[in-house]
Amino acid sequence: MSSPRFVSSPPPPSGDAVQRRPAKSRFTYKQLSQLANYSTTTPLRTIAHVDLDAFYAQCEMVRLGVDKDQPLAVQQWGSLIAINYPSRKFGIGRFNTAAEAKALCPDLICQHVATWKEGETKWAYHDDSFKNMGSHKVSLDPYRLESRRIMATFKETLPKDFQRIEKAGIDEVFIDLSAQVHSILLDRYPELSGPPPYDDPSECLPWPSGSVIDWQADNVIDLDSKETEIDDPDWDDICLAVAAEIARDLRKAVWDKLNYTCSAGLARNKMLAKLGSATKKPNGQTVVRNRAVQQFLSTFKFTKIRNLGGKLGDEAVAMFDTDLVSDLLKLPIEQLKRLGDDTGSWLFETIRGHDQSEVNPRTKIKSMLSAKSFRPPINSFEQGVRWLTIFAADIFSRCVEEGVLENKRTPKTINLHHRHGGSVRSKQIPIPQGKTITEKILLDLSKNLLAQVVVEGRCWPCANLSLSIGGFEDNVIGNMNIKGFLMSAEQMKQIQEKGSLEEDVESDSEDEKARKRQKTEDHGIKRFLGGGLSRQASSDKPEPEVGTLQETSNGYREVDGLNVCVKCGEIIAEDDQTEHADWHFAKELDEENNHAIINSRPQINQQKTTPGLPAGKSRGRSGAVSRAKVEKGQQRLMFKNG
Ligand code: TTP
Ligand code: CA
Ligand code: CA
Repeated sequence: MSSPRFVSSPPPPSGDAVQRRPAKSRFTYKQLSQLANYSTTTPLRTIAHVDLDAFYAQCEMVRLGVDKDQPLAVQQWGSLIAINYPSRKFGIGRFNTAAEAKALCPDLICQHVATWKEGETKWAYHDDSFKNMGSHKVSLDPYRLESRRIMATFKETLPKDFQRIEKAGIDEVFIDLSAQVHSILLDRYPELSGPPPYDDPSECLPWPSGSVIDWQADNVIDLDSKETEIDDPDWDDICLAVAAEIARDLRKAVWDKLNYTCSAGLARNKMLAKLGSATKKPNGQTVVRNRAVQQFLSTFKFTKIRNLGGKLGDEAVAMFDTDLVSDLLKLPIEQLKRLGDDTGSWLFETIRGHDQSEVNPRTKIKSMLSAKSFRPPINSFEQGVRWLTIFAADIFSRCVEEGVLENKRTPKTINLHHRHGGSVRSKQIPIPQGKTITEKILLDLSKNLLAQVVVEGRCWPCANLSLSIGGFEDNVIGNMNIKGFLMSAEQMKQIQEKGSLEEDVESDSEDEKARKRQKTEDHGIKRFLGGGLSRQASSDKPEPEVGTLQETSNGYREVDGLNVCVKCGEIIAEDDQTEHADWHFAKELDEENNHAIINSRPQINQQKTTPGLPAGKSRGRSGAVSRAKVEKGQQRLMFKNG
């Protein structure tokens, strides 16, 4: 691929009229010094959001060595999950099936994601995987691996002392550049190094020397209507210009080293930076100056803002009969509080461009999960074990890659979720401590868990299995005795012979019920937003506290750091959410076609209200669904009857 441009286009109009300006900057010494310790309140705060362009598609382009202009899409079963920019010119999007996309662009390369084949212990790119949804499981390892290399490149490129990076998804990061920008400012602008007049930190700073900013190729958002470009830049503009240089360097490093393009947004907070990075794709960066915030935001539908993409956004649209930020800005806070006091206040602040959420470097993994929905369902212990073999290998390889073993951060528990008809059973067991985890240990434990389910009887056919490890969360099983889980030799023999044990127990244990009750309680907006009004949902998860439950914007709740599907209560790995959503979508379609009644779900699934929203207002897409309405994160898919 030839190198994309990272430099040089004319700066925005800066006018040459002579302006009268106040004697001093609008910003104080204190506000400047607060940059050094990542204050979330200083108006000079400088945040970057960097997002890879058409990420999975770029991974495949690099892996396959195709030309940068070659249209390529990444396929998962019959759907497309990533579309590179050359193919977007043909009007291809995630809403198209692979077949439709091929019709639009016969030259399109449709690369299927790698898969694990039932019973195998290594994923691979299989030519026939798209026909074998029943016996393959998607592996996103190739993309995780690339994601890690990209993260490492960001870290190598940033100075050692300034690495406040939050991985906000497989292909995006927030970086708090405040402290680095502060240090660069002190180096470059000698007028900042002296003490404040009268040693008073509330004194205003002097103006920056030299007032023309070279924005190079950056997309610089126009100023609000009451501001004028001929105003000299103040320190907030300088901070963003320095941040833009850093972002340009980061993007260039990723290109030079790994051949990926990404886009960036620079602004005073995460919300604005994230909106910014999506503004000039691919391979562009956008600066949202403080004086341009209102203008910038007013161009958006508020449903594009973090946290407002899901049910909360839908709710607000229905309540106020508009999806425009500009319309909501006219409403007094009392009106917005019809969504609830906290939600209303949060919304009021958000549409004004305020967001004090921290960039939260989450270096430690809390849990890992590997799962598969079976269409057709599986019917025997042996078949289950073949999938557990994959799950154990999958989880183990992630343990190794994440360095969990070296860090001796061994997980404490292993959990299995098993769905049969409308009921989900969960089994947990402690992972023996004191010895290094191996793939075999994980597999043996998971077999034990499956055997426990089988012992209880009535478990076939099984429509979904998921295996997770945790322990940095409060996933422990309280005072239950490990012996209680172990089967007798006689029981094990029976399973091996018959594939199951007939027993008449289907209901949850009291412990299980209590656990579920606990998790479905307390759904205020504070929970929804992770305890702070500006904390985030799916794409921007805070570390959940023990036992917390959070609604994410894409149909998942976060419980103890795991993503629980709001529709069925299953725990779904982040990377498998799309696949799982597909399953629901296909199932709903199928049910719609057959006029079937949706199976009753266990208690955890039956929550009808959206956390933080008034009762009875949930707008989930349960029951009938129209094919036209495909949500973000949701793909269309051919449903095969089991
Ligand atoms: P995004 O960053 O949302 O999209 P993108 O990188 O493909 O394209 P853009 O240039 O607009 O940023 O998602 C990152 C990857 O996550 C994407 O390449 C594939 C995967 N993904 C899915 O599998 N399903 C989905 O519905 C979405 C939104 C993403
Ligand atoms: Ca992206
Ligand atoms: Ca992204």
